[in-house]
Amino acid sequence: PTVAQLYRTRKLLPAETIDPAFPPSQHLNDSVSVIRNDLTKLEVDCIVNAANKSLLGGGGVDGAIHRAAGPGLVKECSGLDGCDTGDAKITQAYNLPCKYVVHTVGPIYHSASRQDATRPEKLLRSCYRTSMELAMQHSLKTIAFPAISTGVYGYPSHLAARAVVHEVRQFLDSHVGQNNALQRVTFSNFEQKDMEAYAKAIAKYLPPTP
Ligand code: AR6
Repeated sequence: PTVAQLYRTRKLLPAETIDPAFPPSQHLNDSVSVIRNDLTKLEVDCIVNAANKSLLGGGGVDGAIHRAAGPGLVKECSGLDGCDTGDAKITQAYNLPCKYVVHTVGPIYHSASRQDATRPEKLLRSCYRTSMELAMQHSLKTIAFPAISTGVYGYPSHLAARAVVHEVRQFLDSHVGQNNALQRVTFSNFEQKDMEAYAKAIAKYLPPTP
């Protein structure tokens, strides 16, 4: 469903939760979707992998992507010389139904992050922004993200969703009308906590058109 559809079935949160700097936009409502689904099943131009710096596979969504893609993926990844936190690299998708996989490395949310969350937030925003830039450089139009860093890496879902939706809204706003702009960004969550976190963040930064 699109965000607009999501809100037709959901009672709106109080108006004061909407950030006045981010008024409703039908264009954006049609460009962003939140779904609860397995990322490896999506027939989008590219899915984004929440990888680790080695890019050689792991657990969680990374493991699911490598299992579904088959051995060609790790073979290609092994030639990429890893990836820094907040950065992204692109590969073919092998047996996956999407066309490409963007591999990004989210920040680990340490106990120190509770005192100063600016650094992990910058890195998390960078993961999403860099992945979207990479997709655009490859003329891709549709991209689907998991809730990066909110699993093994421990980033609190509500803080992650707020930073991510704000970053994506700014990114889409800054490319409106460009012919290489992304047509659809999908947040493909696995867990209820992330669905709730995204509903709140979207009400704030991507409010539905009245
Ligand atoms: N589709 C969509 N979301 C999924 C799927 C799936 N198939 N499987 C899990 N999730 P995590 P991280 C959700 O731990 O926190 C790996 O070992 C999951 O419920 O996969 O960035 C890497 O190699 C959670 O909400 O990624 C790294 O070492 C979200 O995806 C490390 O984990 C992210 O959880 C990265 O940790």
